[in-house]
Amino acid sequence: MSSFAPAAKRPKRGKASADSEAFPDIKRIEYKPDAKPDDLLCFKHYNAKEEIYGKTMEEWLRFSVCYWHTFRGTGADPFGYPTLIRPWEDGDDSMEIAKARIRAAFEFFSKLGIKYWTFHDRDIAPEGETLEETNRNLDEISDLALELQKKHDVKLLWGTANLFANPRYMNGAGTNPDPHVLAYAGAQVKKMLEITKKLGGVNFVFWGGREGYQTILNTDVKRELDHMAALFKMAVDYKKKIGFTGQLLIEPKPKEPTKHQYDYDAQTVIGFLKTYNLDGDFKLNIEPNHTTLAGHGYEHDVIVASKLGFLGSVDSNTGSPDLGWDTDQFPMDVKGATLVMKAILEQDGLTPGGLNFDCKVRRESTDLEDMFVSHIGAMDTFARGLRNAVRILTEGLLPTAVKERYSGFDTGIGKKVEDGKATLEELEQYVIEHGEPAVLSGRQERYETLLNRYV
Ligand code: XLS
Ligand code: CA
Ligand code: CA
Repeated sequence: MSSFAPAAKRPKRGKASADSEAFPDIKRIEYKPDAKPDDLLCFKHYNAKEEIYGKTMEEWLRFSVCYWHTFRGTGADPFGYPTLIRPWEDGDDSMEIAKARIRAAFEFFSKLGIKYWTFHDRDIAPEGETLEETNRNLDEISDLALELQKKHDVKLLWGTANLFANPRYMNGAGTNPDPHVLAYAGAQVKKMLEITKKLGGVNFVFWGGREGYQTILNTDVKRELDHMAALFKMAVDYKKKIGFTGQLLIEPKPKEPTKHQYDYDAQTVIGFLKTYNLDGDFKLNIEPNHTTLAGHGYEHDVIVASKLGFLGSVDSNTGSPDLGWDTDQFPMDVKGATLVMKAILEQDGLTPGGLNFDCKVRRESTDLEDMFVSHIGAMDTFARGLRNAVRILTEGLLPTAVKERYSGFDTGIGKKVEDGKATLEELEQYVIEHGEPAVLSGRQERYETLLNRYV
């Protein structure tokens, strides 16, 4: 997405030309389990082809690089100009630079051994004066992307339409009070469904960037939700019409940029999908950074979405709950990754979804090498999470303890309740016969200690 810095303050183009290697000093990253702690340009835990729990690590983890942060991030923040000076950029949003950039990106993916990528329409090609010109730009750059995907054996995890950056969307896209703006959003979704299909994308994401409100005083909540659902229904119809078979995903987020966003968290989105009979056509893309912004624990939405049958994909990043805004950091916490991987293993994988690194290096991390080290660190974090979760499930102590905790519902009155066959009169009779229930410990510290034995 574009930066707000004046052109004069933008980084100037460096030495690299479109044809030269973008990362000449970096070789393909290898698995070196015995590497010394200061050898950071290798994997210590991620061994792509290693079989574990019935699949290769690569199949379980399905890592993906996001284009918007890693190749469009400038390091600009509300208080400062860009800091990330990439050799293939010249500060302009031209087609020439768009091509040099995407070549650099595919070199990056293949040096890391990452098999998937994700992008918004506006990340890869500049907007033109008209929708037609913009779409022609997108056609041209996506032709090149298709070529590069084949050359480097990289696939598209998901595409998405950027319905939030352009000023036309300042009052929302599908929820905009002006149908002309909603029409523009629909035109963009139509084109991006076509491009995602052309690139063999296996998912399509909707993040409702400005689908919410800044003040409820000027907002008709019911009409806005109806309109957003109508746009989703049109997307489902068009997906079927063009034969796009990818999974549609909605990404929850509670706030930022709007004060309130309708897709607040996993349970809210599932309620919305059921209200509008869209639950058969959509799953969720969960970003743990958004989960913590909603006031939940890191793994909460992944687990809730999974257990309710809606977990489609994960934007594997982290926030800084002590800051409280959307920092999109690289996930480096092994315990969080372990709990996320446990949920993913319990649903037998994420396919066609994956673990997309919707993460940006800090604006102070200005070396090209930081782009690699950040992804390597995050991949190793999730590889450790996978290995830990496999041990938890194989040894079975934690799952058995939880099962035992609910075992009262396996028989008798508990089973009747679960089967939906009990009545309030029967519950009353049960208490008359059995008196006061025993006090049963929740044993939280025991569970926490047990988890620590695996992390
Ligand atoms: C922003 C979102 C966004 C989506 C894709 O906070 O995370 O990047 O993942 O539009
Ligand atoms: Ca995201
Ligand atoms: Ca985010």
